[in-house]
Amino acid sequence: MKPDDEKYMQGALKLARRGIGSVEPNPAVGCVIVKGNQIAGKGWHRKFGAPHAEINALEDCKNLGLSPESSTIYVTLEPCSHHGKTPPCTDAIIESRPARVVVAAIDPSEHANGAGIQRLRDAGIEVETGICETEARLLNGPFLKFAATGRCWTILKWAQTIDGKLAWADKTGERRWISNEFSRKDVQTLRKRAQAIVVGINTILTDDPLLTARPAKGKTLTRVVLDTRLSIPLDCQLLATAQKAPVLILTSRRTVETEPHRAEQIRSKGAELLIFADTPGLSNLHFLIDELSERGVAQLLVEGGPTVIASFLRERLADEFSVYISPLILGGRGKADIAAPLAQLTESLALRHVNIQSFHGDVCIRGLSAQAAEELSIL
Ligand code: AOF
Ligand code: ZN
Repeated sequence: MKPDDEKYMQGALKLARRGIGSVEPNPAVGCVIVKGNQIAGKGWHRKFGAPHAEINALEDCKNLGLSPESSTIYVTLEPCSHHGKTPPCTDAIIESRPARVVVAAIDPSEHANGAGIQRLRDAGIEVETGICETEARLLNGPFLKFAATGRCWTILKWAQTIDGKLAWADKTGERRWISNEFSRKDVQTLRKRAQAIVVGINTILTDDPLLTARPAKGKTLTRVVLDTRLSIPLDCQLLATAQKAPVLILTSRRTVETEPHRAEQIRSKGAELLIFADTPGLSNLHFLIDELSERGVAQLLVEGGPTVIASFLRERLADEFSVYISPLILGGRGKADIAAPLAQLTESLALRHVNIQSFHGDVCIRGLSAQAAEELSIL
């Protein structure tokens, strides 16, 4: 490692973060080109399907009238050597003749996994790996998990009051929120990262949400409802928009067999039924995760309510948490208590890599489950 390696890699990580919410399910990647202690080019992967970080940094270098020859290229993820939606970054790097390439994390994808590093070394370029690796792995936890295991990353999100209530009990006609508008805006970033979002049927019955996000162009967010008995109202907002954004309803085989007409009515609205046939040793949530992963969902956002959140925790299916706490005590005017279903968990859980943010009075506690941190080797 050379003296300024960490400093420049931190800069590349900062650039990479700009892509969060636009690049998924691709990784967020940043790149800094340094020549004689001067930054000669910067780039990041801006959106899914667009040029990779290294290509943008090389382009920046060219636009500044500088040459990348004999430079050091800092990149937060192993450069690709495959033909994907874009040509291999390794070819562009080799052509630009840097003296050294510094990489933060290896890309565990089948098409990479060290092949990109090898390609650069074979071309006579000095390559160093593992600089700021923890930050780089933390930044792309979902991508790294999906690439290494083929299983999607789950984000548990909820908003609660100080006394652990997820909703107001009284119906005033107008919708009353728990978290403020700034927190709710922040949730859109989580939705943009995800390829699917899941709620329980109670959330549909009480809130009638749309669950849409404004994800990057060309991406769709599949809206999943856990609805064993097919109680979803035919006139709810979700079904009304099923033709525009996919709706997937996880239900049981028994319900579909006993109520085929109901199943047909829901299907005719444009929703897809995902039928879980009680399989010994397989929970319906593991079945859902398997199915979504197979369909290319790399990040699943779990938006509750309390029973659904507790179920994901009980099944050890929580990778990441975003818990918004609003400075409110609702007492008897609150409902949907998160503490009650969580009391059934037999194990305690301490979040790792905790980050706390405040949104005009609301506080958001974020972190990873120990299991996720361990899988990423950043426990
Ligand atoms: C890089 N730099 O900035 C990114 C990389 O379909 P494509 O062509 O966009 O390729 C996507 C794959 O490339 C993705 O799965 C991951 O392995 C790698 N992402 N690689 O060299 C980048 N975003
Ligand atoms: Zn690439």
